[in-house]
Amino acid sequence: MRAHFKTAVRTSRSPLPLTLRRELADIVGGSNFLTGDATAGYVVDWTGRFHGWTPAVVRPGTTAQVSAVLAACNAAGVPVVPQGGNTGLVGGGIPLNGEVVLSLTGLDRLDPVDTDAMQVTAQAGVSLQRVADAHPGFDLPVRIASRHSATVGGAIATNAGGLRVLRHGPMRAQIRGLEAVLADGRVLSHMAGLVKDNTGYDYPGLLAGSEGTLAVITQARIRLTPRSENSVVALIGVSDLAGLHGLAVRSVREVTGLESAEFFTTAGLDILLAHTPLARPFREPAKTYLLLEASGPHAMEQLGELAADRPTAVAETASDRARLWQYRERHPEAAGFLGTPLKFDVSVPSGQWVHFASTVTGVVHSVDPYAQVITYGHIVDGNIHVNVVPAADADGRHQDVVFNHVASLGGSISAEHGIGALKARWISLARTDAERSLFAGIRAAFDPRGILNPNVLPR
Ligand code: 2HG
Ligand code: ZN
Repeated sequence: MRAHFKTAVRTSRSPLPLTLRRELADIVGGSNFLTGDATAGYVVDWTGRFHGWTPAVVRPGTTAQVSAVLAACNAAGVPVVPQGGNTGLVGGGIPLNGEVVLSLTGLDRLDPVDTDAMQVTAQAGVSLQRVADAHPGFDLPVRIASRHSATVGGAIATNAGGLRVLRHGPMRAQIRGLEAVLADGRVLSHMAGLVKDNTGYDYPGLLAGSEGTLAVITQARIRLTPRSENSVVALIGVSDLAGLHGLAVRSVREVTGLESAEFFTTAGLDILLAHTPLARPFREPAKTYLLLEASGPHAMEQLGELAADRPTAVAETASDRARLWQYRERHPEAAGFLGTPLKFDVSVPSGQWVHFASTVTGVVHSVDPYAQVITYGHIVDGNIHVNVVPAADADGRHQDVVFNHVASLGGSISAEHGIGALKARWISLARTDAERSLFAGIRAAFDPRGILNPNVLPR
């Protein structure tokens, strides 16, 4: 595991075989075949935690080019790391061992919205924000903080979740059609956009969350939702984690148009207040904060009843809503102000949430007493983000204790970001031997030579 981190020392950097190099440059054109310094932005992740290297970045502009690139690499037995907006947090899009990077950002066509079907066809490299902005009457059901850079292909490959899963489900639930290219270059296409279609295996659903190991997604037909009207955001200060969780659970039952229920604590907020222009949301101090967004005619009244006499900031206009959302959406940046964070995206059953959220800092401190720990996340789906800025070596000790704690409570070591390279060593805490051998069989069926994203999800 340590070899994946930025302390890694690489000794041999073999170039591509000359014939493959020429072939790839011919397929995508010289200006889309990058080597040397031009690859710098493709070999390190957003957090700075994962550094790799690559003999070449290829940037196809069509599905036919993706197919030709994969066929050539497969024939030569050269591994490939598909990459979208490079916003992943588990090292899943980084060429950790000198793989060719297949950047999909050149596939950037967005079709007009099909307003009758409430669907849109987008190529893999289109950002989620572009899809959300495609039509004034419709919205993309999935909303994640990195939506301005994160791409359709990457969001499907990692089954992105985010801020509205409680209402609309993750990216997998939005797929109405998919086109993808197998490792040997064959194109799979099922793009009719049918809502009901029971004609065999749901491979688009399987590719969602496959982390680029089964095929390379080139375009998708995506479900849209009518844009919410009269949304209200309430940021409520709550004195402790038990009270916070109780209020969040109540909000699901009592706020009929609930879109989001998110939390953060004073630990992350204080860092944001010190390092960004954000001002304290209200004067009264609170240990924890619940951010709720709801739409519909009763939103204001129901949120008001829920907040009761707790300190609360309420926003009704788009700009005020965006201002309140910043307190939550900027949390992924908070730990980065202190150092290079380790990102955790675990989930636990509802009944264990308060126990986990109250104990995880102590669990991290048991192996690294001076580590800084921030928690925040998507409270009612059980998903907690734990961001750790280690003081001790990031040699796996933090993952060991956090993941074992999660597993002992019946939780998952990845609710959102995937296994990637960061968690590959701990997959047995999440999946049985029988499951992992099924996974290996599926992977071999899709990619018999094992060229696709070899560093993620253990084989
Ligand atoms: C979020 O919910 C993202 O903001 C990122 O999943 C979480 O940076 C993180 O740990
Ligand atoms: Zn998240």
